[in-house]
Amino acid sequence: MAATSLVAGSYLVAKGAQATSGGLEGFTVGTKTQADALPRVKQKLVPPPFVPEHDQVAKGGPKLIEVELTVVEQEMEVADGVYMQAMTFNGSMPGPLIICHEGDYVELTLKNPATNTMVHNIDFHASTGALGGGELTNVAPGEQVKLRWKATKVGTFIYHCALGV
Ligand SMILES: [Cu+2]
Repeated sequence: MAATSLVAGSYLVAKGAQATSGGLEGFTVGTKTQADALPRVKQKLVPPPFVPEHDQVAKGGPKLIEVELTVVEQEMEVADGVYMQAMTFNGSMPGPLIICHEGDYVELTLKNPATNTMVHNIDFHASTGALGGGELTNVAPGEQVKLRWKATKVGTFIYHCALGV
């Protein structure tokens, strides 16, 4: 995944609730931003080692990249005959790669199905502030949450569930 940071003008909505104030000085929380005017591109995520369809070199200006991750609590075989209870994103371990270009926004819908037993969230190391989204995305079984952030840093970064840190 290339990217990011919660920057001035980023748009954050936790659990469908829209904040009208708060956040760090210079940051806008819960208000419409220039990101709403960007062309939307749905990125269909695929399990590694595959990568989602993308342009190697950015074409045109910044875009808003829509992605969806579903937390799947499941038993996985990690070596022959060795099983562990895993918390996966979209059922793979590691989770799918999300690709964007510098200046794009990533808009994630994080789903925690009612069949799960635990609260989950997501921490994007490509993002800064609020634990990379960790503090904003706690989501209980049966709920979903949306997080939008701007990709301001170039590189390859991990993301992970960061509950209780
Ligand atoms: Cu989790």
